[in-house]
Amino acid sequence: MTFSSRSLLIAVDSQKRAAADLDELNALALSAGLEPATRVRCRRDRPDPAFFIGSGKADELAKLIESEAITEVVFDQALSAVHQRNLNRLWQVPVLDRTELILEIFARRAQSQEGQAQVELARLQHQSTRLVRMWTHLERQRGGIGVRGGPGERQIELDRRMIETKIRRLRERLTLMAKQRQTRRKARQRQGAFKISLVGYTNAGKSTLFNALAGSNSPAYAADQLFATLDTLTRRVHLAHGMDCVLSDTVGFVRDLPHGLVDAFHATLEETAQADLLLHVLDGSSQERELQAQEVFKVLHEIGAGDIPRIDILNKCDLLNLSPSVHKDPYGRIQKIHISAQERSGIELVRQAAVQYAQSQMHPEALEYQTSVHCSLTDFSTN
Ligand SMILES: Nc1nc2c(ncn2[C@@H]2O[C@H](COP(=O)(O)OP(=O)(O)OP(=O)(O)O)[C@@H](O)[C@H]2O)c(=O)[nH]1
Ligand SMILES: [Mg+2]
Repeated sequence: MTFSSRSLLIAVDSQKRAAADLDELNALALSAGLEPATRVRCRRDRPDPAFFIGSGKADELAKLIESEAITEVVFDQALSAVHQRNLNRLWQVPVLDRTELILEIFARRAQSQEGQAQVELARLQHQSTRLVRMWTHLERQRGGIGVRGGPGERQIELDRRMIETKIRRLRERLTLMAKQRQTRRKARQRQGAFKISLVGYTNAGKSTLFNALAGSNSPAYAADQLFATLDTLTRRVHLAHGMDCVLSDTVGFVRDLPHGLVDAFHATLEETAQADLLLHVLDGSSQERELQAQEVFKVLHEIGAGDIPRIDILNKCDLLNLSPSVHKDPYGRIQKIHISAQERSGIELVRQAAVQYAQSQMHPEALEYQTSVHCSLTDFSTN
């Protein structure tokens, strides 16, 4: 049986927060295997207790859902279990939120055993918050905390216990796998190689650059999807005559990552925290690249990689009709490099910058250089 999807995408602006562009939600939906059909933006300063967007708007959208033959509705933010259930009942189609969309993509992409276990854990945690919220909702309906009983509540309690047991077992397995990963990492560290990690917002072109630098030997999966890469891929790469490095391709960053996935995400980025140099890949053609860069810096600090020297790689310069170029600060130190990873142009400049940086570490002035390679957030202009 083939499932044909027609999603309605909804972003809600409020006084506190303007919803982001719906393009990212569109890309997330596509990556989760859905097919966006229509977009709606609405404004609501405080969530309506029953329908989030208000009953009037919900009724209006019910007509749209029918006339457009919508098969599911996707919100660009997290919804409470109550909102989700009420809207689902009214619209008679599944109602998903951003968290579930990202969980779905992670579940589809996770390749390693550890990645799969982490996604499973995040899903169960999400599920358990739904149950707890439903539980409190029922208690309120029945007139107060402490009143127990009833088949519905017993079922929820049983489900909750089952989920808790599964969560505990998964955590134990994950602790074991993390230890094994640490042992492998230590073995690599003993080899003493210069370590470079590619970091950046999802879909910026990290894997494409990885393949351009690493050559065609078992290439990284690059695709026009969000979170094409989930598990870190590491290869020994030749940089210049007599000089190799260990290069890692990593999971892409995204704003508002679901809570339960933050741990999983940080674990996959452990490799990054050990790098000698970060190449921060940006999608030069994206209108949102400054916001995306801020998200990347925030996470780098969270995982303890905030102090690692970085070079900005402004990718996709073919889309801006720009030629590859190196931008230096007034002291002649590299700040950013414009490249097109897809067209393989500017790759040599990246190689040279990495070699220059690695060599600088071997000299006494290395320390000075190391602190100066940090890019400044102030200038992401492309001209
Ligand atoms: N026009 C253009 N497209 C590019 C360039 N580099 C990458 N792309 C495209 O951008 C999309 C994403 O590339 P990836 O290399 O998978 O991006 P990524 O950063 O690894 O993405 P995630 O793994 O999802 O975080 C793909 O469709 C690439 O073909 C470039 O220089 N120019
Ligand atoms: Mg990738």
